[in-house]
Amino acid sequence: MREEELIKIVPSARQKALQDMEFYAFIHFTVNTFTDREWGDGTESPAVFDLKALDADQWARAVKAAGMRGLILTCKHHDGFCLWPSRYTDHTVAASPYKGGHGDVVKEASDACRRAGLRFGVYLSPWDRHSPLYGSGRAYDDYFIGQLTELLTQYGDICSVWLDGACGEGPNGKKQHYDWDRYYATVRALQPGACIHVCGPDIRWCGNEAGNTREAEWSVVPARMRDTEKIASLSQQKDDEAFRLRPIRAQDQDLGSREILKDETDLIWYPAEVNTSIRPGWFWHESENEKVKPLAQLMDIYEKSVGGNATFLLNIPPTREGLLHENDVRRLKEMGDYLHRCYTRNLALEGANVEADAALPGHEAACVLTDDESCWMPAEKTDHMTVTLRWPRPVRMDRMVIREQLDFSQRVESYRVEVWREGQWETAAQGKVIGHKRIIRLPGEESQALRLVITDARTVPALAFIGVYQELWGPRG
Ligand code: FUL
Repeated sequence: MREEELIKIVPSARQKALQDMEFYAFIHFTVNTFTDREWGDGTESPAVFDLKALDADQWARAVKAAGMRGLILTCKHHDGFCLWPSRYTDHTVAASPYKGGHGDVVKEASDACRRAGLRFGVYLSPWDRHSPLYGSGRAYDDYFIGQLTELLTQYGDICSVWLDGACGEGPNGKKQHYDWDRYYATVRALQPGACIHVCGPDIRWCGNEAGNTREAEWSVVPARMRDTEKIASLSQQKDDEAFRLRPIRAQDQDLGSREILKDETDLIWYPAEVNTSIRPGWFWHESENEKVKPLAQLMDIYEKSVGGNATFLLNIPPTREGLLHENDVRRLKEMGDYLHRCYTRNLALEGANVEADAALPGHEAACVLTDDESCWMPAEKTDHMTVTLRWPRPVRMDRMVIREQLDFSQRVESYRVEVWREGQWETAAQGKVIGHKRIIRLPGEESQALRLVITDARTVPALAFIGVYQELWGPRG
């Protein structure tokens, strides 16, 4: 497809809003928390959900402290147990001892999110091991739509509907042909601002659960990437640890360079989401309390996902006390502190002089200083479209953040960052994709100037923002 065609593919308002959330929480909670399993089989009695207390405000506080902007709750996992009192089944929290049958975990979580200023999303597993309707076709679809309707009408504004592709039925198990189009139409009608993730048209699963990221993650990809059968076939088929650790397959590394798209005729905006758990499992297990991922590993995933044109959905599982465990809470706080330390002091706003190649009218270089819709667009496409920042005296540069203005699509295909060292420009970093956000770790050296050279783009690039950051609290070490 030609460049002019490629750049016509742009995000919807709901996709933009979700991409702007950048970093948000996944909460896995159900009977599994009490049975010490990862996949329930649907035969669990609601009595095992022996929740004595729940403090969803504690979840929201911990999630906020990490710098996250939303939370997605497993309202129903594969075991079919509903965390809200659904009127379509008795396999719910209303049949559990919690609050004498008057509890509603979805309500408590969504209220806490609203109080904390977090967006709220729902995970509703299509695969349901409890419902006798599963596998019956239309009757199960009706059941699913009924539940979806409850979740989308009783709990306020919903940012996400997360439709998992996992199914462990195997070749001789029940086979349900989901009526996806009907599910999507229901979401669009009831919550037009909500994105449908994974088995859905808005947000693409990155293809692994290990927190592995692509070096070049594209948002404009072939429309067939949205094929739900394909997504399901790549999703989990049995409950195994190995699946949770599997990285992205080598042949899936490049999904959207111009070269890959050259013979494609049908393209979509389908940005990636990286999802992983803070622990080995998705649900809380006593035995994993000491296995919370190290801060460095989590920040590495953050910088490669949020800073690699994807969003980051990090799972933190509540305990049987209805709380996030103190080890997880501590780690979340450390993540938030890290983000604050690394991305608060923007040297570009401290007396930097900005210069760039001649711009299109209204798209001057100074636009990159403000993190808003305005953007720099060079008047002409070359193989060295450059923005230079200079300071009156040397400054220590630890990180750089670059963003494209996505209303103009994703255009940059390669760039390099150069630092002025002893009288000459030297390459400090290079890469392909910028997109929603690119984070670059710089060596933390002092210099008086830095420049971004865009060496290839789908017509002229549209750069929304450049930030150059110095860590707070003294030099790195
Ligand atoms: C998978 C599920 O099977 C896991 O239990 C978990 O919910 C993960 C996010 O998705 O497909």
